[in-house]
Amino acid sequence: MDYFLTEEQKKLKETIRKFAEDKIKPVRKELDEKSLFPREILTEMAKLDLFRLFVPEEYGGIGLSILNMCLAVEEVARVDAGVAVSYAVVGLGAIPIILRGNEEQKKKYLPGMAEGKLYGAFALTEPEAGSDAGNVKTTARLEGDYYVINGSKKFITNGGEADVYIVIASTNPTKGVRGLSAFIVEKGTPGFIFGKAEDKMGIRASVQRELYFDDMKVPKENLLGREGEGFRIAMMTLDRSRPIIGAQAVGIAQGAMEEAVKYAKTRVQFGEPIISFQGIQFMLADMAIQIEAARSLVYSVARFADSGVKSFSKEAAMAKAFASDVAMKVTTDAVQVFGGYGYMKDYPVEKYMRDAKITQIYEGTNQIQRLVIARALMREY
Ligand code: COS
Repeated sequence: MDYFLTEEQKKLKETIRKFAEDKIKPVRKELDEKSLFPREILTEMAKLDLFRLFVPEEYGGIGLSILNMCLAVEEVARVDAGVAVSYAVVGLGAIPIILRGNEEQKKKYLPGMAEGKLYGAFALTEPEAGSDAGNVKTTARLEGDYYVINGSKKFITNGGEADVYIVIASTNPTKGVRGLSAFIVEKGTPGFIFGKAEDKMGIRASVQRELYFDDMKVPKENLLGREGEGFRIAMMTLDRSRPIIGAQAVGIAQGAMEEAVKYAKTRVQFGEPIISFQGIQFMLADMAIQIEAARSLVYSVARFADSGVKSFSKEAAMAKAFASDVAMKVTTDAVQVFGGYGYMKDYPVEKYMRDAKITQIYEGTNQIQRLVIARALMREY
């Protein structure tokens, strides 16, 4: 199906698919085994102008399009979901600046991000603020021309590798979520310390670190929007990134299904390729149905988000939850099609299954997505 994509969008998908096959596939096993940040690959992606996909034209991009981001992330994730998230999170760092940055902030950071020279990261999560994202304990105290930030962040993707961090901190702890504010923090700021890289089950070609802020002084011009707007900025950012994670999940599922079909055509048992057995055929057909349904939903929601509509939190949550559940089911079944070989690291499907799991957890667990959806239903009907 072509999903009513424009010629440019089809071309974009093809270009990235070829790039991922040629440049990522040969190294993905090594990136996974050694858990390496894919800097060289991202540099190559920047040469293909892929970092311009999430930056408006006036700042050196080709216009923020959630759909284009989805297409790019899906194609990268079809080969390696870790590389896909490293790339996507640069966009996640840019989105708050695009949404609420002033002209100076946009001019300072977005052109470098569009060129792929400045990497972004988004620092909301803390040890005590996971699903309960409003429970941020990091504080920011205004002192003269600076905010002095103290606290820590957890599981921050691109942590240590990124140059620009959007940090959510409380400027008024008595106000709870309404006291949170968003700051642009540059790597190298005195008092900004990185913890060790996490050792993870999947998406190992990406890096997550703790961030520590020890009396870190940030110029007051680095406040995004107004004091107290931080939670809203964070939620608006997540509304935009959740369909993109949905696309990552679609890519993972697609990659796993393709491997399963190819394997089923060559694996002979009882004197026949196992694809001739209805039990296997039905599993493969179910994978294909679920993937098309997930892709259709993700693209529709991305288009809806790009249409300029005011609120699409419910739809973004649906795309993320549905596609990631599909990815988990499809990759688990792909391992099943491979049988015992699927459980071994010699074949790529166990990695798809490990990579899929995080898509049900990050960018808001699927339980939180359902909560967002249910709250919207309560308001609507
Ligand atoms: N867009 C704009 N504003 C939003 C919003 C959205 N999508 N969602 C909430 N808000 C606003 C609300 O309107 C409310 O503002 P007022 O106080 O002015 O009315 C404020 O934010 C608080 O909203 P709410 O009461 O819904 O907050 P909760 O503490 O109940 O939290 C959930 C809401 C659970 C949905 C939120 O904490 C969440 O998404 N958690 C998951 C976090 C996550 O995804 N983490 C992933 C890691 S970060 S990459």
